[in-house]
Amino acid sequence: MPTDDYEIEDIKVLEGLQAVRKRPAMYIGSTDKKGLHHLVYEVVDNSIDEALSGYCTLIEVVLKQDGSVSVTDNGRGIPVEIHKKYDKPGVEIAMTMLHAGGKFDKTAYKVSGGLHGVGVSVVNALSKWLEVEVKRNKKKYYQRFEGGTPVGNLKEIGTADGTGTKVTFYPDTEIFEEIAFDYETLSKRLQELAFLNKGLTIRIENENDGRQEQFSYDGGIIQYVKYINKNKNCLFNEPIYIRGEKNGVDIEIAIQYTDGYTENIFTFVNNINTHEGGTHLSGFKAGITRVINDYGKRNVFKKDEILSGEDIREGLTAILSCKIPEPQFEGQTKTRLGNSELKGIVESLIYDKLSIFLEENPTISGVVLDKALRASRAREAARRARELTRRKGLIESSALPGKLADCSSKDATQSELYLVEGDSAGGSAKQGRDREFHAILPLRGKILNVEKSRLDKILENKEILAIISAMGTGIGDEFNIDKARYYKVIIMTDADVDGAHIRTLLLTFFFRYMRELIEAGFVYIAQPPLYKIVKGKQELYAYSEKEKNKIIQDIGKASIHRYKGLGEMNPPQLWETTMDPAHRILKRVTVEDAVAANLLFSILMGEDVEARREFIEQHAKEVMNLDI
Ligand code: 0RA
Repeated sequence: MPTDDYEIEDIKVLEGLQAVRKRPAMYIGSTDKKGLHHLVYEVVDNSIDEALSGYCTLIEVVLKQDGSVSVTDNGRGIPVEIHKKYDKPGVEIAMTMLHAGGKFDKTAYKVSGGLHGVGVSVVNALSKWLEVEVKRNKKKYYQRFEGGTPVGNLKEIGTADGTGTKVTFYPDTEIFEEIAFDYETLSKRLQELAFLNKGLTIRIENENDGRQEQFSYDGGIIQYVKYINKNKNCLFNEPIYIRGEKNGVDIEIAIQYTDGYTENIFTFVNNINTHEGGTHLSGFKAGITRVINDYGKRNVFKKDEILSGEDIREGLTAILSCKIPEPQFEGQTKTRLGNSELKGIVESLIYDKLSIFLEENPTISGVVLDKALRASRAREAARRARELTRRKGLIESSALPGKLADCSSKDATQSELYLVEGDSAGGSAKQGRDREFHAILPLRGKILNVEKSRLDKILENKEILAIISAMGTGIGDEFNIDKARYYKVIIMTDADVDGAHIRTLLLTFFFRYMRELIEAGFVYIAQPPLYKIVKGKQELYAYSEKEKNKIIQDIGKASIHRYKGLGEMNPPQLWETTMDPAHRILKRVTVEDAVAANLLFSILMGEDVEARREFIEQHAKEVMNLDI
């Protein structure tokens, strides 16, 4: 029988989880698709912690037919023993008490205190039901919860070989807007986790369509860099690998150069992508700049020659992964590392180790120095080109492009810029728009592929120049979001392969030269309808196959028109279906998964023509609906 104290404790616990249900966003960020997927990451994080402690080698995620998800690992199993203070088995404590994990589990690099890392009890609180199975002490245990509350005690249900934990949960439909998991989203994150934790095997399976994958990388981030550079021309074969440990901070770096012009540095802290950078990234940049300049001075430079950080990072692909006992995350999305000691630790690590590597590998050093020197010269030429365009007034906001039909509002927060494919659709958009808030910029020619060109070439492209001057923000290092003339930039292209191509080119440009615009959530993709369905006087629009089928089911026989281009709609139709804020559908572009976006960009835009053809054939549908 429970004692009085125990009941009081019980009520407190219930209150704890009630708080999570009341304000889910405080614990998992949001209750949209992103928050939903976060539930899976939360459970997986616990298994990863077990792997980081050296006890778990396999994690398996299964999307079940009934809509639930299971996460299984072969770790030690959540303790089933009765915890003296709470008089309950560890499993029940872990599932019902907020932040219980940390209290009896002190692993070196817990992600708790990180981005979310709130513990599996939060997942329980936000699930309609959750079942946990533990294999421990040669026995198998089971407990079920509903809405976070145990229905029955932890039970022994049989014998077991080995150890491990399996958590199966069904998200609560009263909490989440939708509860359908996206295989692709989960798979990408799990692959990333497998790259970041070498030797760990992660499997994913979708019982609904039989898809399954297994990720396992003995080379860890070395393989990650190779994967990112898969379709690029690399300047040397094996990525340079650096590892070091200091004051409980574990740092791994993998580096490879390509013949491209962009830099791709991805940084992680305790497996969390630090999109906003921070002290570790500053240390990395300072270290690599210093070590390459010092090597250059000793070996190749003429007197007084010096390379800028940008020159040195042209064509660089790098992964920097840090495991830190007490990370401090800052910034708008809590993805900037604040720990001040990291700058020095990373800087001296890369300086010392890369210095030795460069001395021992003169051929590679020569190639890298040569690349940086070329970059330096090209940048000088680009600076002159920019100066020239500026003198001509081409990229000043005072000289707006002739093709731009600007809006009358001067309030940027309310203003929207539509980038429209083709002059004819551009014309319709100009007639159909709301003049007060909608600016229209028709794009005629092909947009330059910025992935293949340096800045001086890019600034010769009329379409791109028009976008830059319309936006008013400048680009690259000079980008200033405070000068944005519109808080929404909406890409409006045809729903065909050409449209997808133009959209990708534009996104590549924004990704490379105005990334902050994407990060601020200013970039959108318009969703024109795919079908017009006419029955008698009734005209309906469908934006997906599914919607079309539903409409046909509801209204019966009707004539169906498939839209091929924006040009098929007259101005009022274009307004009604695609531009009217009351009805339109806009997809916001995110750089959430910059690695995946970059990979897609390089496959679609890079050197390897064969890879591009294959990719487009395999993913024609996704490319059409590209939402990176
Ligand atoms: C607390 C202590 C121990 C393991 C775990 C928690 C643990 C939690 C999860 C969650 C998912 N998988 C997990 N695997 C392990 C260590 C207990 C011991 O000393 O044996």
